[in-house]
Amino acid sequence: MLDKVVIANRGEIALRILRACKELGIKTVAVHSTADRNLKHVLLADETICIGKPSATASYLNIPAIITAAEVTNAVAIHPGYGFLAENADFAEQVEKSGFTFIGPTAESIRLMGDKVSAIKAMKAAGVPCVPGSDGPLTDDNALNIAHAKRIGYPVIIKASGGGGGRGMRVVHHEEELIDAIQLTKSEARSTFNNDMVYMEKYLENPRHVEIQILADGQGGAIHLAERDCSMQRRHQKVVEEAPAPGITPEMRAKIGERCCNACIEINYRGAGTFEFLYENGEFYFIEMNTRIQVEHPVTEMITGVDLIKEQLRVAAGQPLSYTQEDIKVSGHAIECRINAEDPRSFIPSPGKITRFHPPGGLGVRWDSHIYADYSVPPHYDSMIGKLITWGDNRDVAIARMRNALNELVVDGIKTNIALHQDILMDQGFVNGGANIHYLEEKLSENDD
Ligand code: MV4
Repeated sequence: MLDKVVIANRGEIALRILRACKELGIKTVAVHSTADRNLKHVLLADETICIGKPSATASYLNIPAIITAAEVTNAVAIHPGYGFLAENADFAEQVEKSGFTFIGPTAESIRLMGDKVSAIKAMKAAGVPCVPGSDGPLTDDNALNIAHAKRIGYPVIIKASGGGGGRGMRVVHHEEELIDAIQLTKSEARSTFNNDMVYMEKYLENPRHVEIQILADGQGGAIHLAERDCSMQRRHQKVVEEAPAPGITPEMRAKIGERCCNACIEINYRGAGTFEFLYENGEFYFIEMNTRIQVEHPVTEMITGVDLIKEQLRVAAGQPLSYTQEDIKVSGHAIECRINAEDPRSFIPSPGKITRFHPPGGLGVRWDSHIYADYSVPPHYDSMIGKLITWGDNRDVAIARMRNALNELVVDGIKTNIALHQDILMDQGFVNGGANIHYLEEKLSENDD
């Protein structure tokens, strides 16, 4: 096993990684900014190194400082968590070139998936179902672009190859708007991503966001751990996630999961990963692959019993996966609410000191968070302060436990979105299951007037 790991992240995920390392007997190094000296995982780590000023650029994105921290502590590996440098291929490459293990896929895999045109090409070749589209970058041939759109059928969506996660996209409803939309998306992509490559897809109007979790060891072993439904989102920020996705049968799961596993083997993928699909009228359409551990990974852990972070550490150490596909059984249902320090009406971040704190508890309740009474939420980073996860034998039990847990959770001194979650958990559209990606925003706009 790995001897000592640098945790190159902060907040709840840094604590989550620290716990997995401790369980496996791995020593831990917490690297942190000057604003994060009192983070819970920093207080629990074997060693700590301050790597820079509060701004993410100066600290959690500071590649030389993080690699130097690994060098001076004699660590052997670096876990990037999510966000920050997790999907930065140059970082993965520099970590490996400096003689450390990057706990994640190869730089080559990160690069392949970071470029959406090459990702779709690879996945389509591997038999993963994709959205009907241009199957490659758009050129300056207007007639050809018009012909693509005609074949695909309007509405179409123009997406930046360097984008992803909702950045750099434009929906086109009529042929008259197409050429201008391509030019606009291209010029925005050039300035935002330094890459003006764009592609075209059929625009699916009312899909759900359903994603498949995979684990692969890079030695021919690849398993899927069912799917998550992440359709409850606002402005591309997920708010509530659940697993399994309502209405997905074991047969559908096995079929799409096998396609993803085959693709992992095809591209020689190693580590944890997520295949993002749009799901509409009973069909899966691949849109992107995430090459990191994701925020919502606990709902998958709760229904499968697999510790995804421990598997990441094992695979990074060169060990095969602890499970085969036959070992993976979906049991019950799990829901996650992302608890943010934000204004409930404007959604503007609300950092500050937590004056009173009571965590929820009980059977089937999991609270993944670094916060504590007297902790000050710094203003420099993401506003997520914790994840409340409940599990039950079925979806109704998971919902009932979540309602109780939200009522027990007390975070005073700062504004939070706990009330929004209480509202969602009572919403008939949510309770029914299977709402699409527009549902929450439509609900919120109704509440506005
Ligand atoms: C789409 C789409 C409809 N049709 N692609 C947004 C995030 C990025 N991962 C891809 N996104 C979308 N791609 C086609 N062909 C609708 C979205 C989309 C979306 C997707 C998942 C979750 C929330 C979303 C919210 C708005 C748009």
